[in-house]
Amino acid sequence: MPLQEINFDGIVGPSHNYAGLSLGNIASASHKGDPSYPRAAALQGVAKMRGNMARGLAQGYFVPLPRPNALLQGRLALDGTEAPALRAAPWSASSMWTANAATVSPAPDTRDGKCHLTPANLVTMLHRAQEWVDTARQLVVAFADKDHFVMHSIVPETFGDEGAANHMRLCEGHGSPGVEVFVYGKPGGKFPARQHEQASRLVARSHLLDPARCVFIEQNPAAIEAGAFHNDVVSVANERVLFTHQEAFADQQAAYDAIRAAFPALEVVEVPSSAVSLAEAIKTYLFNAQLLTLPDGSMALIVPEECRESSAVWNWCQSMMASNGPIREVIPVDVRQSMANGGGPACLRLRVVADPATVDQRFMLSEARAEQLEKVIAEWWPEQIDPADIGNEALADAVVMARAKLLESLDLSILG
Ligand code: SUG
Repeated sequence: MPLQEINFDGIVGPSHNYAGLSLGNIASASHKGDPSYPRAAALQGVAKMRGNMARGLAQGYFVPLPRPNALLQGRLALDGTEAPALRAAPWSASSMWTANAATVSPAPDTRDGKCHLTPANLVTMLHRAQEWVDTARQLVVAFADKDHFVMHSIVPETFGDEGAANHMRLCEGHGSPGVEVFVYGKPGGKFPARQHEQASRLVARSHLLDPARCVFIEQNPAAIEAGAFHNDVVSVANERVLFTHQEAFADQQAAYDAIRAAFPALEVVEVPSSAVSLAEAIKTYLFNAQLLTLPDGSMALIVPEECRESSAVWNWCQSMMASNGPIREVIPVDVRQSMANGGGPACLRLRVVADPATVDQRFMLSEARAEQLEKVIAEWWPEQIDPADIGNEALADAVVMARAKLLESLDLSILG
């Protein structure tokens, strides 16, 4: 079986809620205190996976992490007098955004011919910094085949690392050698720059990448300031194509030149600010899209429904499809529950180029598995969580039980 791109989506956990925990993430801040709908959220996620599977693409998933996180609750010395944000952190379902689970360098890019993974330390945000321990446990099970995968420890926590959300790969085909592009932010602005340059450089070294096939680019500070807390909010790459907003990088032309020097076949599809402003791009998450190569070799862009509701964005998509560019189709999907916390279609998946046969099959989606997921979610996921419910013991029991039922049905109770 040749190497393929496999998208591993995070199943939305039963504690999904809106606590406004992410400074610099406009959707998270503006939905703070809203009721959330974990069951609907998780079903929206499964529907997105089903859509991509029906398109003939390899689809996997990761299970939600244990919540509420008792270890973090203990470390925070919660006694009821704390700020609500502290109480909410151990409840966060943020591991659904698996683009932040790890950075992945596929086998054709590495000196030892294996696929390297580094779990992201996510140190900038308390509620996300708790993820890596359990994420790493899960990755070790999913990619246990040591002939094909190498698992690294996290980057030392002095350096913020947010994983694949700040990493792009350009290549002729997924199974050919790629050029890996690492995008970092410089601190000092109004919002945190979550991806540090030293973290990116460290990951590139430990993944045994050829320095001539690595590019390091600074994110535009104005984009971070406008709410692009990860680079994947303003650009996405697939094979030869870089689909990007005109204001994504600190020096846009220098970024294209540097990528082209390492990868001459680069095709840039740039959306000018005059057509879609940075603010509109961030509001609709046009770039937080899955840019996919379909089995017939054409490319489709899976965007959030919110893109169709913006006349500027939708007009631009129509004109792009009418032009003779590489992206032939734009397909909206409903992931509104995730979107309200700043997570679009691209945030919800981790791309791993591998032979699916080398992955633990308990993490691979099939028709039957999708039905199984829907059944467990429909039966056990809470329908609604109000902010005042966070900390409630009966809800905690329900969330723990829901996850246990899922693990049991997937034969993954080992992660319990
Ligand atoms: O880290 N939101 C996530 C969204 C992550 C999106 N991922 C990518 N762009 N790849 C974040 O800011 C909000 C949680 C809350 O407020 O309850 C949150 O964590």
